[in-house]
Amino acid sequence: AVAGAALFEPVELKGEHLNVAKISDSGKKQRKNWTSMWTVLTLDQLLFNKDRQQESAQKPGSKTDVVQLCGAVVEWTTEKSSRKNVFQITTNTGSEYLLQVESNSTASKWYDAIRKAVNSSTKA
Ligand code: I3S
Repeated sequence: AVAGAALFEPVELKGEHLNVAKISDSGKKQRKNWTSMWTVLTLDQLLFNKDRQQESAQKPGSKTDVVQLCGAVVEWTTEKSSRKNVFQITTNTGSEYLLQVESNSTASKWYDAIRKAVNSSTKA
């Protein structure tokens, strides 16, 4: 890999506001709080930021939440929310995120792309 690649990883899917609720932080339960987040998928990370300007920023102090997808588990859930099109990402460090969007096809597109990223980054 090229030095500094982590800062400039290829973007696989970008430019969409998804509703995100972090319900567990490293195994510690969090109060569910749905927030609309600008979401970017790289080869092996999911980036959340309230502000689309910072979509690729991972500098210290940036408000980007970086979710490492290596070893994560992604599954649809109908139990953790009354909303439709909800899927859950559980990271290998035990953090849990719910992702949701009104459009079925948009939700499926993100679900498929994230699962692909999980599979390829976990095998790598
Ligand atoms: O799993 P919960 O606690 O029923 O999730 C709901 C809460 O997060 C609620 O916030 P308050 O606890 O402040 O009332 C949200 O407004 C709801 O949207 C959450 O339920 P859904 O089914 O939308 O995920």
